[in-house]
Amino acid sequence: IYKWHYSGLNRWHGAGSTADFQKIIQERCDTYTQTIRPGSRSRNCQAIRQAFMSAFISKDPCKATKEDYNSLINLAPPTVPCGQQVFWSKTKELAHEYAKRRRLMTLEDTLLGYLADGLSWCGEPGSSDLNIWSCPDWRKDCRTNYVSVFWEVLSERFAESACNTVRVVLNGSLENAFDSMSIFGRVEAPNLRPQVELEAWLVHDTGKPPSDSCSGSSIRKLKSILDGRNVKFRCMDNLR
Ligand code: N1C
Repeated sequence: IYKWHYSGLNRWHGAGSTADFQKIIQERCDTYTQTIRPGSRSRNCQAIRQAFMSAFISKDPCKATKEDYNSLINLAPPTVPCGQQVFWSKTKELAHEYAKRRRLMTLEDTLLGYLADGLSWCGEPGSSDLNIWSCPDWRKDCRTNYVSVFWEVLSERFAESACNTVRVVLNGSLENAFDSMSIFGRVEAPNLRPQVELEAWLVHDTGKPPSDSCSGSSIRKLKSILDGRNVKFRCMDNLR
């Protein structure tokens, strides 16, 4: 039992791959290309599913690299029309509501973001199957797991493609609305191109006093990252 536990499929501390992963990817891809964005360039969902699987199947689940996802991302780069991007951090649902209401787009409105949203996946060397029992946890096992690296590389490409004015929805009910260790803080903000303008929207829970504001130290830190890249910055407090 000891040996099975530590060398077997159950050894990681995170949830296993989502059941029916391949089927979900294929179905979401068909829905996205046929119903959600039928006007978009025609995409081959079978090729996209296969490229997704080849990125991680049979590989050490703790040795993901950005390059593993190159062919997948080349089939469907996460770009949106100029000036329509919305980033978020710790405000996922709210950010999606804002984006929808204003006809703006989050990463989950691009094909790959839509396909992977909420799913978990990892493989196992020597096997052509997904590990449905456990996958590496970011904290307890390894940071270079396939799910984390996927969101990092996709977010990087999403941020690099930003132009004109883009927005970020941040949580002003946390002590630090801007978290420099989050994907927004580590990957997206530092990859915005010069001349882009970032507008931060600080939202906070109604009924509670806001914990952080545009004049707080976490937002000053964000501003200094952006100043170094020549990205213009505006911040709006007190959105509910
Ligand atoms: O670490 P975060 O937020 O700052 O990441 C959010 C940021 C957004 O602007 C997105 O463009 O990065 C992008 N992004 C996703 O779109 C996404 N969908 C699902 C990053 N992560 C995403 N996920 C999962 O949520 C993923 O597993 C990642 O680790 C969390 C990040 O949530 P967060 O800390 O609220």
